Amino acid sequence: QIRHNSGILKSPLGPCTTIPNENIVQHIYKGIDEWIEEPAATCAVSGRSYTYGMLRMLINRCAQALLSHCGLKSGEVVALLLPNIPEYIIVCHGAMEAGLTVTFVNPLYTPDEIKRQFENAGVKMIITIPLLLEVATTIGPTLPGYRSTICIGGDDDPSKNVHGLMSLLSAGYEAELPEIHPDQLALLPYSSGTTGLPKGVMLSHRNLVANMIQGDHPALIGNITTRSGEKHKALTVLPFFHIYGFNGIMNICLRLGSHIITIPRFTPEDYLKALETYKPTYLFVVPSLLLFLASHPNVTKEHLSSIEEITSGAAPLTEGLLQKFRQKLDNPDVMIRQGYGMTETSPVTFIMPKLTPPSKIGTIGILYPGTEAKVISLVTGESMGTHQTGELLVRGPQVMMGYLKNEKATAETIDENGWLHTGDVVYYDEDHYFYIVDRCKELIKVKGNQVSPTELENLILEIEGIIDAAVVGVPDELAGEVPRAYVVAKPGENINEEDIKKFISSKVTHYKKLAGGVKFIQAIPRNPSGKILRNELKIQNP
Ligand code: AYL
Repeated sequence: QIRHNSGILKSPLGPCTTIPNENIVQHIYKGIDEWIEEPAATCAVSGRSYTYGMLRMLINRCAQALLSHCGLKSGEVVALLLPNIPEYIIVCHGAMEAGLTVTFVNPLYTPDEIKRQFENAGVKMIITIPLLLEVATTIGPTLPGYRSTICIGGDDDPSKNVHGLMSLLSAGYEAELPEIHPDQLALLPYSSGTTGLPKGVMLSHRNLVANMIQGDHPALIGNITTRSGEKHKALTVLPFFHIYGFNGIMNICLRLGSHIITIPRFTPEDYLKALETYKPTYLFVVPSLLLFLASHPNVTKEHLSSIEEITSGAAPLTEGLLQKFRQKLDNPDVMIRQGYGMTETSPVTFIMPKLTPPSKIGTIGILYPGTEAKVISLVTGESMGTHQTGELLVRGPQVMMGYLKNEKATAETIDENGWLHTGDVVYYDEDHYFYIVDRCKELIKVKGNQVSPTELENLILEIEGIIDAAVVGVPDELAGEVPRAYVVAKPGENINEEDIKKFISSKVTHYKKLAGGVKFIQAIPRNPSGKILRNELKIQNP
């Protein structure tokens, strides 16, 4: 029995091994000598490919060029406006090796969304591709202290202060690389957390390294080679501009010497072709991608024949979907594991161990090594026992340093004892396997992507004649959830659903659209302090 009176649950896997005082780039490429000649990353669409040796050399050159030729200073922020391409690794690890902080963004964001994040983050350089160069060179110069733009696959353009990446890397610029303290800010992803607008999540080198080390436990991975005796080949379409793709896939795979196959933008054709051509052993998915594999008529058992392991995270994986996929896969040896995490926790805090009993249906698994949890009552805040639901609190070396320039949100999220309040409702069983039941935060998850209701509400309120608005997630078979708006219009105003949907679509990226519709109501239910009662909206309008 592992019950504790304090209600604090420790990982059944024990503490994690000592976190080395290394920056993330040192850490990831520590074992590189063993696989220096092997492929590290290949673009499945263009075939462009880099070995570990090439990649490491280019990262180092990039770091030096950023400091010398581009004049950036350790601690400044560089933004990646990029799809998944192998060069992502060069510029992102190059920037980190130079002691810079990286923020990333969905390249399909609208200019408004990009600008808001880059202003908040204090971006001094944007790294992008020719397709998005105009967006970058329009936004960049509006940012205070902006230096220059780098274009991957493009040429120098002094008139616009643009460096082509290849000319930058081939010029042989030299600079002394700085010492990086493990607590230095490495990554600044954006998350809306439990409430409000997206905020900069401050992750240190130590946070990111810790989360990789925590995954090393033999109960979780054990051997880095596959059953077929080679190292893993991982096909990833999940974005590197989200913490799952970034630390949970890209960094972890490189650290283990795996071969990463990238696809810049998901299309069924490119994805299936990549499965056929590269025969990956490892897939990383969100439930909606697994649903595609399970139900698309063009996906056959043969497409999945090389796969040995699958990890799913970022949204609930239902038993029905798992069974449907298992049927198509028709290979009981394939390990399918669910993990759970958040941007704020670098990201992983729970994962199913290799030997998860089949009876643990729907579980997110057990606590990662060195991670603690508490489940507290939504009503009284008291610690809950087994099979009692409450809000999940987590604590560990992977928990963020805080939200950028936002002490209020930080204090509301991480309490004085270091517990991060996740906003997820869970329970645990007698073996300390955890189960997600619900969310008590506002966040909407569309295909695993975060959507902040506040962001959409603020936009709707810009529309002439709308006096109040509330956005909630409604269930959707394909996407998991989609945003729906409840609006109050000024009496006599002639606004219809289509006008509102169109306006929102022009302002935000595709997955934030009001796919759940717009409902006109008399008043938005609020509590006495003005907070929207979202659950009431959901219950009253099933
Ligand atoms: P963010 N089941 C249900 N909900 C989940 C799960 C899951 N397995 N995983 C994440 N969520 C929800 O910041 C939950 O509400 O990071 C959580 O608070 O975009 C929120 O998503 C956090 O969303 C990995 C690697 C999971 C990455 C991740 C997810 C990172 C998502 C497992 O191995």
